Amino acid sequence: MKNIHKLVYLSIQKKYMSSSTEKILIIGAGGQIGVELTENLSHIYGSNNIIPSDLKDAGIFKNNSFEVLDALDKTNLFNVVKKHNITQVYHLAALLSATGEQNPMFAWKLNMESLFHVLDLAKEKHIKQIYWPSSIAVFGPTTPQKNTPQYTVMEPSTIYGISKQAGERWCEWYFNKFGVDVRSIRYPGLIGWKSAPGGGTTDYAVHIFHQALKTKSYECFLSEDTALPMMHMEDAIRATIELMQAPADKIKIRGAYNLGGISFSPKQIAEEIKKHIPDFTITYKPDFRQAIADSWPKSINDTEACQHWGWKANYDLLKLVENMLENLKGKV
Ligand code: NAD
Ligand code: AKB
Repeated sequence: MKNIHKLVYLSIQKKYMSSSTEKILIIGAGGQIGVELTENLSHIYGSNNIIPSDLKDAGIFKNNSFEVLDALDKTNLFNVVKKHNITQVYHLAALLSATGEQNPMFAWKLNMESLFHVLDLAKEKHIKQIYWPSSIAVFGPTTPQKNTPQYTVMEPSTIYGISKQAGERWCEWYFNKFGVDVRSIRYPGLIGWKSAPGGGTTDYAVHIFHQALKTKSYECFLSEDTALPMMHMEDAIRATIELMQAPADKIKIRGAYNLGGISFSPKQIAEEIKKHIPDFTITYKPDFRQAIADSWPKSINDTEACQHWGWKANYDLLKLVENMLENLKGKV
């Protein structure tokens, strides 16, 4: 409970804290988002009501009942849902943009088939609600890059982006056809200090903090002026829980909501880090991830999320850098 003040749950309305009618399964809980989501949901609903699952038990969930679960194994998924009387599923398992490009057919299989398994559980009334994350990767090189709106040209150029775009359409279709209560956010690049990122194009913005504290230098795989939409993990977790707890009639988009946070380039974040670590240096060696980053928006317009369910980001770049360095100091 030492870091209790850092948990997002404190900012969630008190009325939800006593809620214990939900039993929540998190698929892919061992990843960057899942670790923090499990922690926050456990504080809201009670650890006994949150069931983290992943391909392997890495021993990180001491207070929850963990399940080894492959999201592609429909039978075991069904058994786990029945065993724990699950009401909600947060389905996080996926291959991300960089790893997806290296294994495109498997990325398509994992990202799509696992989503169908979860959507079908709700269609068949075994669960009541689904959270499934989309990404800014649904946009592509023909999308307007600045202040990218909710509704615009979407021609993603990565398998990851194509799978997220198709996933959005399937979610909306299951809602329209079968009334499945599925909710989704197009996350930007997420930056947190509690867990490591797992194969995305925006991962540099986490690695840079670790290297700044460890070696005072970082070689970035994107070029210095590559601006991308980013967000502190705390904001992303809060958005996720707020979206899931919003009354159903407030959710007017059943594909996925744009979510704005911060927009910065490697050069800009390095300059902010230098204010705390003056001798920090950054060099640039762009690799295949540069083309992915170049195809994505630079900043996001999230008017609909703000208007429909009251979204508002807390972190700007200054606050994010301060928070990351403060929390990682002595730990890396
Ligand atoms: P991650 O790679 O850190 O974690 C994914 C987890 O899924 C891992 O623990 C992995 O072991 C698990 N997994 C992989 N295959 C599995 C399978 N077959 N069955 C069960 N578990 C499996 O990813 P993350 O950053 O936590 O992202 C979670 C979700 O959020 C993904 O859908 C991703 O597309 C989306 N997202 C993330 C970001 C970000 O910046 N982190 C941004 C946009 C969208
Ligand atoms: C990635 O870089 O692949 C993810 C994302 C923005 O979806 N962080």
